[in-house]
Amino acid sequence: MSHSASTGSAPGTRHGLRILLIWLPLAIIADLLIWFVWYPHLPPGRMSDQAQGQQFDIAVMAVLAAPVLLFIWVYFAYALIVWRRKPGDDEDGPALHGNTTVQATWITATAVIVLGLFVFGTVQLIAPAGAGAGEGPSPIWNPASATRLQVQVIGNQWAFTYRFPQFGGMETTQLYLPLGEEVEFHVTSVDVIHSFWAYQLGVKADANPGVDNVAYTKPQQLGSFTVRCAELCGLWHGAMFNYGRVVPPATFLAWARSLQAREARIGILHALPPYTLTYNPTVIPQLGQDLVKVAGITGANGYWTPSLTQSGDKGDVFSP
Ligand SMILES: [Cu+2]
Repeated sequence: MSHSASTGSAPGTRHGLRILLIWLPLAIIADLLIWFVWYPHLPPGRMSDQAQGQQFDIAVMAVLAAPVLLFIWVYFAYALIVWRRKPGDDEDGPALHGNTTVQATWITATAVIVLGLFVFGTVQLIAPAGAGAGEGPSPIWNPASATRLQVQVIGNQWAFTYRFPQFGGMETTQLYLPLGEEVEFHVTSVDVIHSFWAYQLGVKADANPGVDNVAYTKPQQLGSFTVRCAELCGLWHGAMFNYGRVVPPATFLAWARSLQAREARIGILHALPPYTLTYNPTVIPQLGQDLVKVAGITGANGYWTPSLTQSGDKGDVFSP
């Protein structure tokens, strides 16, 4: 710094080197702490491949950000202490003219950080096929495939229901997922806009009426996860949450098949509209009322009431 001669420090003091030597050990300590102590506890955890990817991304960005933040703090503290004016000294500091070393270091460091983050962010978005976010109806990097487990997520005011086209189009308010299997969510809504947020799975996808929004996950830990609506969707938005479960594949199969059989038996499968990627909200509400009559499930559009009748008589279901 060219104005060192007018301050208390001796001429020729290598401030840059001193700042570097203070900053470097602090930065290394901070990064080691972030990587080995904080990283394993960062949200959203490691319950799915997508969640683990997000946790990794957050850790990498924290490792990059900590040295930058520390450099600002160290420089600030150094300037306050070393270049502090003596009482009564009202003289202006000397004008600063170009310092090639500082300029080149600044431009290089910022360019490397920004461009590096650009490449890192792009790869981390493409490689895990959307990184847990909804990718719209036709994902570019991981085209929808009938061979994965299909789970349709339907936003209703104010609950999510789940439809499983590979299990006869069975629909339920409970979300079970098999451990270790690729899941392909198809997120939509039958009324207003919602957002499907399976927190510990690292999945978040808008649920819009008339839109099929695809998101992926692969559960890799057993246990329960939280599902919340993440888009203000009306009076009971705050109550629109539920818990899903990751279970062993055999448990999942038994669960799905028994629900499918039950819904076939009591008429729900027959009452539901054919499985499609989106549903027409102007048609569905009446169906919701009918489903309530069949088995007390909401089906669609907020007509949630406790079971009115449990007759299971298909004659009640449709009155064409
Ligand atoms: Cu909602």
